Amino acid sequence: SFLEYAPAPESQAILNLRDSYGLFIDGEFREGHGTPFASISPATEKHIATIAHADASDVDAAVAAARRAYDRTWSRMSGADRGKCLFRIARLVQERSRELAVAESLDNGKPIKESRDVDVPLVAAWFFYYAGWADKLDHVGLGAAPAPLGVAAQVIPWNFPLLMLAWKIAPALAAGNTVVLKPAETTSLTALLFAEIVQQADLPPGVVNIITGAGETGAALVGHGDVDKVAFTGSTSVGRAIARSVAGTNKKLTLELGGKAANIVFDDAPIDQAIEGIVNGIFFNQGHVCCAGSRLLVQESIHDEVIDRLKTRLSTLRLGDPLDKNTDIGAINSAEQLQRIRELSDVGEAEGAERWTAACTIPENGFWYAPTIFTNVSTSHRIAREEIFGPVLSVLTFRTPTEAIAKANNTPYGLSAGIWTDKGSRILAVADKLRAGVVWANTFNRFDPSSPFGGYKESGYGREGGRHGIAAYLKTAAPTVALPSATA
Ligand code: TXE
Repeated sequence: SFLEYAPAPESQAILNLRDSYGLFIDGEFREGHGTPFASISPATEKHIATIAHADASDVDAAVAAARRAYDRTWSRMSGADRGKCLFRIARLVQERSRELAVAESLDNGKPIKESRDVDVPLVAAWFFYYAGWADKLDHVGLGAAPAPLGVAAQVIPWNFPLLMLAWKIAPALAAGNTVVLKPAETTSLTALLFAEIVQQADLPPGVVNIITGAGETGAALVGHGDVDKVAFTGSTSVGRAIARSVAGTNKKLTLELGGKAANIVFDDAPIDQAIEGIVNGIFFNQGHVCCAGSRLLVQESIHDEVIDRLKTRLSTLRLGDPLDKNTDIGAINSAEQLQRIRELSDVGEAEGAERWTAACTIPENGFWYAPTIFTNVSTSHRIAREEIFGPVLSVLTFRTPTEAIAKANNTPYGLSAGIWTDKGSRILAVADKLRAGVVWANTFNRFDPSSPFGGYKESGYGREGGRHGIAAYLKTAAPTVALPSATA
């Protein structure tokens, strides 16, 4: 059954990986013109596969294939037929879910219980949800006719490789666009397995194109002259560069950038639930989560109790082999990301915060960072302002709801926030004043395809998920036709 995951060697045996992967353009895999690169397991540093590198001529070929498919097939198909293609993808993701989960954990380093129970099921859910939208867009009547934008260029990060792909591709296709997607260079594998699924699902060639490579491949793609829409998830600095390159063109743009979410715990919070929510908020996926609850704002009167209980809970977490179903904390995705986490954590200590690290055995190879809590953090500390994107929690205190709101909003970001309290009226009052695109109360990190996700301020703009998510891939025309009696 789905729950019966074997430990590492046998898990890997269900994978039927090729030695090398090409670019997926116009319905088939082909060589890239750049120098191929290796995909390695961040848990072992062992080679997994060789990945093709797309240069500018490959980007041209992918965009041209997407344009042909848009003009000749996809934009002319009925919504019902597009929906069937998306349903087929969703079912194939379910059929291949074990394999996809193992590949994701192998390539990204996240615990198998997360890729198995969260990432891959949500990928299927996203395609099922947007499959249902495809035929609802037809025949909406005069005065508001939604039409696709054309060719979408999509660049995604490495923290949820397959799920971010689903967030990008499912609404784009449902709305009638064709896509060229570039996964992050450290996590290309599952996007290429997804390309196989696109072939299996019998989509017309060119509707989905996957090109692999580093930042310059992404820059060539979003800067391409025949692209109508750019969708990016990643760092704020690259998001800014993309916004500059798109400015002055006709391309539509959505950006989902970083975050520094406040997870606010009041003294009347359901404490057991809150402890689990804090742990899930920052240690899920090693903290490689844009909406991670990386700033704990705890009411002063319960600070010591919360910290004690957190330390006890963190001491039970198991760090290690991502393919072991008992693992809670997997590997950090890359040596570069590990370096960033180390540097910013060291700054935290240098600025006077107090560091506590869970006692874990760190494996000899691979990239690892033990769950860490910083107390005595003040709002001016860099670890309270900058995204660490790792398993590191910064703890601040507050006395009153007004102070909690002020501290929560004292950040350049505005993606998500959490509130823990027994009082329903307080949830409403505080949520109303938080400048964050997503607010969770007495829960955290809940995702659903019907719910719009996206940020304020430096967290980007546009929404993914729900009605808003599909609107980001549509333009609205307003044909008005006079009836014969009115013109007679
Ligand atoms: O991101 P990049 P990195 C944050 C997080 C992390 C930091 C750096 O704080 O520590 O960013 O991560 C492609 N034009 N987030 O360096 O560089 C790149 O190839 C077009 C938060 O990995 O933004 C990859 O596919 N594309 C975030 C994607 O952009 C370019 C998730 C993301 O890489 C490009 C990831 C360019 N000029 C990191 N340069 C979130 N919001 O969840 C790079 N890329």
